[in-house]
Amino acid sequence: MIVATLLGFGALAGIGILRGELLVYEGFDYEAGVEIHGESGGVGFGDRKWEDNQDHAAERDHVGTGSLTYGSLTTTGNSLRQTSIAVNGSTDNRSINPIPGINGSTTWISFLLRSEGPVSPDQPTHLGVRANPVSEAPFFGVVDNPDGQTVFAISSNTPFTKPDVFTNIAFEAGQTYLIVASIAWDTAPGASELVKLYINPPLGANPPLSPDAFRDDLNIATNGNTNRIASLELASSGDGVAWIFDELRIGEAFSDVVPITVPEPATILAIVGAMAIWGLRKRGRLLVRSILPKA
Ligand SMILES: [Ca+2]
Ligand SMILES: [Ca+2]
Ligand SMILES: [Ca+2]
Repeated sequence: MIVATLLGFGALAGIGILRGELLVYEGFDYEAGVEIHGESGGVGFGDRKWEDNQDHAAERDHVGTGSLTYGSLTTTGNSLRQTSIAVNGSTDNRSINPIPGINGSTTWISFLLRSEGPVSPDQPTHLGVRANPVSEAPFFGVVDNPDGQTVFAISSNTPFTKPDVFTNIAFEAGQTYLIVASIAWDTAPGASELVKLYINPPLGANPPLSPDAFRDDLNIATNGNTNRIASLELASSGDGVAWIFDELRIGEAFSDVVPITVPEPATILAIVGAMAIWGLRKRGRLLVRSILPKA
């Protein structure tokens, strides 16, 4: 029975191992307080650095103290703190090693988002992924819906011809949100991608069957119709409220971009083994049965 139980624990520990590849990761493992402009850490960026091209030094964005966290989501480093003293807002960009949109495959994206204070009306904030040269690009974040509520949505860089697609999930200041998106690629000339958005999906599981929003009207392709993404854009509105972005990921599978920190299988096996020996010596087999899950 104990052997069967150990195998059971091993299987549990193996949840989340089904992975493609993590292509881009930025945990903002930089010294707190430094300007983000010029920083060059993370994975999947090659030698490209963060760009914050605000004219005024007081408008530039800095590395925040501490990482955003979300349950058992794996995190590192600090975070990005976007601030603005005027109405200009903040935009920080960074090119990535271009990710081709292979027909029939899906690219996954995730990040954490939080605002430190109440959000004024009509203050859109997003993480966008763009092709280069510029094409239609999806933005994942918050906007105001027609009722004036700030909700999560899939926006784009072509808002006047292709309106925002809203979720019915209201954004609340002071909460950290896990935002996950997917792009299912269609490389037929002129064909749009299927883009989905998930707010706070369960960790350590498969993606929910239904997204919170989706749209299929954006062709995320270069002028030559090469379907790909080549840069990240983090943008927030300027009304004196600080917006925090963190734990940016792009990968080939949901589990790539929602990794969770769990004890190593070897550690679990050692703990279970020690418990079993302790139980057999001190209390007999009955206790072992009572503290271990049924095999
Ligand atoms: Ca971080
Ligand atoms: Ca700024
Ligand atoms: Ca396409």
